[in-house]
Amino acid sequence: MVSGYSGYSEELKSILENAKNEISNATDSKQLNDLRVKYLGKSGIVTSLMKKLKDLPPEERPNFGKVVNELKDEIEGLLEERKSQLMESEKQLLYKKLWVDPTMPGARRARGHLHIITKVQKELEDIFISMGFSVVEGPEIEQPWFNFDALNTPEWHPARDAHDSFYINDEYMLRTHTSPVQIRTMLSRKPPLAIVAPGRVYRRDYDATHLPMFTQMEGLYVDHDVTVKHLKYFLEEFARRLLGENTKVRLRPSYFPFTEPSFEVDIYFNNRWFEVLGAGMVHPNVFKNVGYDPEEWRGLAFGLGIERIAMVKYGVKDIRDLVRNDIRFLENW
Ligand code: FA5
Repeated sequence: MVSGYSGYSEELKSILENAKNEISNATDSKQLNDLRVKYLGKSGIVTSLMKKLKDLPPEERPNFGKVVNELKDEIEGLLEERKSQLMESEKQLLYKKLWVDPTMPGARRARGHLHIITKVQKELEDIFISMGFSVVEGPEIEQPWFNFDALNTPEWHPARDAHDSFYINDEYMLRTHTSPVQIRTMLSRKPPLAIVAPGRVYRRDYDATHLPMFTQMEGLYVDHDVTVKHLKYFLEEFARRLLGENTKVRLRPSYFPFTEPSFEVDIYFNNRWFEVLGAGMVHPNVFKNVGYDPEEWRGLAFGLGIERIAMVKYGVKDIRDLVRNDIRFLENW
């Protein structure tokens, strides 16, 4: 704005001087507002100058009107300028009061990570993939024929009692192990084959080493000359790769209707034996059920408990801690 300063009378000059001083000395927006009223308000100094206009001789009026308007604009400008200065310093003051430092980096969110059950599952998948296995999946809601009958476990079989658990109706149940994926795979593929099948399974169990819902990983390798030696090799190899070179593996004779011979497999870790999986050589009846010739093919199979392996690897004492979802516990790994 062009100042009409030079054309101002002494009176206007001193008004402007005063206004300048007062405005620049105002320390908050309330003082500034009072000054606006004092100069530009209805009965303010500049407004009353305007009122004088009608008392002046007509030839002086245009010029007087012009300079008073200029004065008004000038004071208006000063008020606006001071207002934005004050707003800025009031903001800084508020930041100080609230301890806000706008130059600090923003609050960082804690980073999550995979649950150890998932981690162990992925590690196991990688290990078996590197040994030539492929990863397949099967349904959690399963038909009893796949879960039992095809696995050489007919209705009258005592092994079925221990597992008979969550039925949806006569036709469907929650699978009690991942072994039905063996059947589904052999029905849809021709041998030779090597697969692992991770997934959730369900049982009527609940204590420090048993969950009602847990995760297994099935393994199945079918070829012409597969023997127990191969079974032992794969088991030792996965245990060493997952838990360390010196990990010991023990096979105990056991019984499963779908393998012969059958083994319970334990891992020695941190001065203790842990039962982590069941295994064996595929029973000829299972091959017959899926249309493989038992004279021609041999198979090894195993079903390992992923939570049990996570317990061994991470030193978890109570399996239920894995699923309690207590972040204080889970964030330890
Ligand atoms: C089976 O489920 C057989 N299907 C394994 C198998 C597959 C044998 C292929 C032969 C050939 P078992 O009931 O023992 O076996 O369970 C296998 C593993 O699952 C156990 O060693 C254990 O690690 C784990 N497991 C069993 N029940 C539970 C449970 N309630 N909670 C957590 N882990 C369990």
